[in-house]
Amino acid sequence: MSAILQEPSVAAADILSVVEQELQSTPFIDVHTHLFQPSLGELGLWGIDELITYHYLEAELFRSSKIQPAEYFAMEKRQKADAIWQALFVENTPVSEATRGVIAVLKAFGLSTSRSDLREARDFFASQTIDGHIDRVFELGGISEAVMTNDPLDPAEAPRWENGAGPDPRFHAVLRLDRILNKWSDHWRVLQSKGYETDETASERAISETRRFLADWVKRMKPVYMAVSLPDSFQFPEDSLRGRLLEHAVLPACREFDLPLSLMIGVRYLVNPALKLAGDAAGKADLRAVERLCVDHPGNRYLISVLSRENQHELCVYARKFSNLLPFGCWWFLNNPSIVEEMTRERLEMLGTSFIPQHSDARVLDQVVYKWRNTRRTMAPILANAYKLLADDGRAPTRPEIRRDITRLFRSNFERWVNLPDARTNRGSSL
Ligand code: FIX
Ligand code: ZN
Repeated sequence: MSAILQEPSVAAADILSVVEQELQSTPFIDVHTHLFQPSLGELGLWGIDELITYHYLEAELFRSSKIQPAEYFAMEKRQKADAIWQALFVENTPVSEATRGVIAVLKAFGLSTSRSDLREARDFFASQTIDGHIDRVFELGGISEAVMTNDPLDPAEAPRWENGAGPDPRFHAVLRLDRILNKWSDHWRVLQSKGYETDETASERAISETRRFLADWVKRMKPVYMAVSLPDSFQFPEDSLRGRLLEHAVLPACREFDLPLSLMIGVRYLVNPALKLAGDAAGKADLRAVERLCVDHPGNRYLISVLSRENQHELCVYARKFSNLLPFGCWWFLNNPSIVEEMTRERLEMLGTSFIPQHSDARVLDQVVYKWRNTRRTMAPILANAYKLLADDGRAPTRPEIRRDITRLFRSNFERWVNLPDARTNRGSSL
């Protein structure tokens, strides 16, 4: 009998505390963030002013103050942060998920949470150095690695990679393809200016040149996966620039380099452009596109997150049909405890531990602290409940089983999917 099953089973009364301990002691891999390793310079955001001017809080500002977007976006960063702090933390009680997050970060660094200004916090962050601060934040957040979002066509980021940005074991790169797949008309000339024979119509020649571009960037960036966010209107297959580039350039390149493709589906881009980054919304997508991708391209592996609450059950059903589909995260507007609970319970019931429950989507380094604290706090009773049901049904879990499951959910499902070194030997076995 496997050693793990010979261990003493955990008493029902202790299940929650054992789950909490194992969640706390397992370093997670944060599979999707907008953080950057230090060698990519000031692209990486951190500190109190970045934390407060997070686009989630900007959206909330305009609901709780008379400031108009144009007036706000004309302000300096500090002024913006002061305006948000005043409106959401002084004149109102910070009970929303995003405002509570800021309070949790201040508390984690031993800073006051109820001052009327940001002076103390600014002094604290000014006294930190980025490398040490990254280590401290990762430790407080309980993560060992963060997966970045790297855009090879971003004019601020691309030159840093082209000039040889050094690797950092705390960060993994991802080749993000939104500009190529969603905005080809605006960006084919950029590829052309870099020596690739692309054209407006994405001809056969342009598509093979795009494959060459992707191959060059895979060698330069060594990404763990390729990724794209897609609108709620996404269709596949589709006779469009995106449809052709996806089918004939991106999917083959992923197969060539044995990289998964991450699809984040369901964005309604800039429904209110005046709010800039805070102007996007969510829409229900037709997930038959996912079905066709899995059926027509079984040699590809997919990491999929969908933005609409109404699409979650369908995604679970598709994951039961296609083992090359790995659902991940409670993305963006879904990253709220009430919805995380609903989604995670459904996924556990339908997929066991064969999914990735969460990612932080952190845009500011310090957000890692509260986003993962919240996740552990929300996950503990959900997992404990699943184990209590199992015990009621006749098999109480052992601590090593709980540890293995948590490791699988927050580390090894991802490691295996993206061939991270220490899972390489298991490659090919089912998840
Ligand atoms: O497309 C994405 O990766 C999204 O996560 C972002 O665009 C979005 O702005 C965000 O920050 C969500 O949390
Ligand atoms: Zn994101």
